[in-house]
Amino acid sequence: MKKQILYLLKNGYPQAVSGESICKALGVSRTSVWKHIQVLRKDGYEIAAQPNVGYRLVSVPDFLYPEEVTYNLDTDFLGRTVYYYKEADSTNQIAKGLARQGAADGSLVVAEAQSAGHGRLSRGWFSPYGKGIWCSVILYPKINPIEVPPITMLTSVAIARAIKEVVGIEAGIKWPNDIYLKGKKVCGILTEMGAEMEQVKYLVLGVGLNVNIEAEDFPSPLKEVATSLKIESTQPVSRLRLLQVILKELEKLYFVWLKEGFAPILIQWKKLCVHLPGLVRLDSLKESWEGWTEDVDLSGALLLRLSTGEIRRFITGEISLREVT
Ligand code: BT5
Repeated sequence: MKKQILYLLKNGYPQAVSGESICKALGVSRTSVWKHIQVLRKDGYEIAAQPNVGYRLVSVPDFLYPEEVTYNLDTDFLGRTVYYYKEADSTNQIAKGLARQGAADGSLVVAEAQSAGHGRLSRGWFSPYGKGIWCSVILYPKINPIEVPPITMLTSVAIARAIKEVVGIEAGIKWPNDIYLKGKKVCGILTEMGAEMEQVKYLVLGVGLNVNIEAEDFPSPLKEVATSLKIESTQPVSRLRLLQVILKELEKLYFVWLKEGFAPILIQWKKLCVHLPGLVRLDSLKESWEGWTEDVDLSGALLLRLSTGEIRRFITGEISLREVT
């Protein structure tokens, strides 16, 4: 009911919609409409009530409510089903559970805050309430597990494009899963999967994007290395619009990848990459390496030229662009 009233108010926007026409359209009493208007106001919608005229939608809150994410969403399947949480432990955790139960392809899990958001190797992800996009997308591509890394990379291209479209600033990509602005991390992507040896059963693409976090919000270990779109653009950014554009760009690139493979996307990725070529240190689980980044290949692996001249191929790892010793 709440959703239907909202729909009618949006359709009428910027005009008021009479209480009577809402009652008629939905077959409910005026008292019932009024009660639902109160609920919408509690949810953060600003609705003016004009005697003898009706209800007028004044503003929509910047919460990532399913009815807002899906309203005028420009995708075929991505983000059409939304699981919304005010607070979640981790949207990736929830998405994995939903995927195992067969949630719809393209389902989106989104939270205003995460209490146990995480990155790779169980590293923590700072996810304060209402200030970022903390979400996960469920996909069921028919692929082999070794074909997964390019999907993380196409996600970073989609996010960089969305940042450019909505905020107007150029973000850079750091292999394999980070987005940077002015040398600081603004976004991380965590791809997880359920798979058999030969086939992926489901993919969960987790996105942590710092949108309206203030510099003083970051806990001390992150202050030096993390940033947000608001800090860099000096303006608050609509998380809702940004999420919708991310979903649109992600779906476009996903379709390109399904049809044409990774090659056309890799060209875009390389243009956005901040360290090709560059001198980096790469930390893998057991060892550290230093060298020049030669290339990133079609499987998403980083090719590093070591001081010996040998070229080594890395599928995972953490590279740092600064403090090369
Ligand atoms: C990542 O891991 O960068 C992937 C992060 C993915 C988070 C999303 S949020 C929605 C979804 N649900 C989840 O539970 N996760 C995903 P990694 O490359 O391992 O980087 C982790 C490191 O980034 C940490 O050890 C910190 O140093 C740093 N970090 C933590 N929070 C940050 C933040 N908000 N902004 C920038 N850096 C952060």
